[in-house]
Amino acid sequence: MNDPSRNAGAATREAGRLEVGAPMRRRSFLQGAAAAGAAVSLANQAALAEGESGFWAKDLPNEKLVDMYRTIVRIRWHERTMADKMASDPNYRGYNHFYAGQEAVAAGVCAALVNAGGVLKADLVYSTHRPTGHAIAKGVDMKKMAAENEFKATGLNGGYAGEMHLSDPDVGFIGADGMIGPGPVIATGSALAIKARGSRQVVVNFGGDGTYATPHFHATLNNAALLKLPFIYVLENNLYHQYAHYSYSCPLKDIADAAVPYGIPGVVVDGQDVFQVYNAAKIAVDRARAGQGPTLIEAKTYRYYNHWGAPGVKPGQLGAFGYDPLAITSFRPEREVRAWMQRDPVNIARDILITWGVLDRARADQIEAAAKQEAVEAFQWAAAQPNCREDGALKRVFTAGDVPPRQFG
Ligand SMILES: Cc1ncc(C[n+]2csc(CCOP(=O)(O)OP(=O)(O)O)c2C)c(N)n1
Repeated sequence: MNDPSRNAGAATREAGRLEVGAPMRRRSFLQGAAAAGAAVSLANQAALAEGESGFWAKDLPNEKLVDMYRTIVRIRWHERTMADKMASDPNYRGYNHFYAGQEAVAAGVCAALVNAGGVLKADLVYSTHRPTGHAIAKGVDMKKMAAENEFKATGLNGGYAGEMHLSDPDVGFIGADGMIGPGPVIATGSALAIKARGSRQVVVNFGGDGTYATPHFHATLNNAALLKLPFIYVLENNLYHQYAHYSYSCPLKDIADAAVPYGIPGVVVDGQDVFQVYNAAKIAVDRARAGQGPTLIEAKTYRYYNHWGAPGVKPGQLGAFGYDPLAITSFRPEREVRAWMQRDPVNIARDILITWGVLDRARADQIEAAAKQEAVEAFQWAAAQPNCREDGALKRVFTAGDVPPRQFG
């Protein structure tokens, strides 16, 4: 995975679609981080090759770097708390897909976005059936989201959305989507609207490796490229869609290579290293804002829990393990799970920041303790909230005959 020759820049070079110029310049801090054992590789060579100088995380103010770490641990403890609840609390009403293991992708991408100002100013994020990490990184309120996941009246969307339709337009989190495929088509529609309006927003679509085999994935890249939309497809390759390895549905080793026929940059990034993800996202965002069109970023990552919820979870233990006869926890080798957990995004971010002198261990521990407390309190608050009412549900959906010909204006 860490062999840069396998990245999309190399593939792009082979295909001869985009001319690759000077090799990527790395700064000494990256060497320092490498010496500290952090993974440093797989940067966005295709985009850099197009003449951009790049924007490196190390140049950010300390507080912004610490914020990325904070986002990672806030997501981690949200997911752990939710997993424990799902596995052990019979009164828990949520049905969740956990993001633990993938935190650095959401944290790094959203750190490169504008996350406030509502739908007309914030950058927009379209999420998946695994939305909670994206939502937290985008700035969604954790308590309200926890309540929404339990279908509570005071939840983010009045309790009528649940995990799979969470949305918070105020922070540009346009929403989760339980359908694998159509989400990015809707996202490119937003990008076209932004372009037509002439605003400087950018649209990010998160999708899994499972989206590669859908026609929507290819239509999206084709149209985004043709129309030069301010659009970024962040494909989180966690190796599995549901219970099948991605090689069952994708002939490519690096899905970023799918950018080549559409003539756009395709970038492979180490999804366990938040600063590499940030660097790649920042370059893609700058391109998009400058009217240079879309980018496909493939983040190599891994999820620690099962495809969904509780199978294989033991409260207090990070990750899902164990064999069961239905094969729903044993679709992947345990040693693979444990190997990926050795490259944990929390540890990688913390070690890099300590190496850079931005954090010390005591402050890192404090930030993590605060994140844990926040998550516990969010779920406690959510549990005490009233359930949503059945009689209000239809007010929030379109029913036949009720849709006016024009929704706006
Ligand atoms: C159109 C459609 N077909 C099938 C499903 C069932 N389904 C839910 S998640 C999933 C796999 C998603 O895999 P991937 O995109 O790699 O995301 P991951 O779960 O790994 O995060 C499938 C097939 C669905 N939600 N929508």
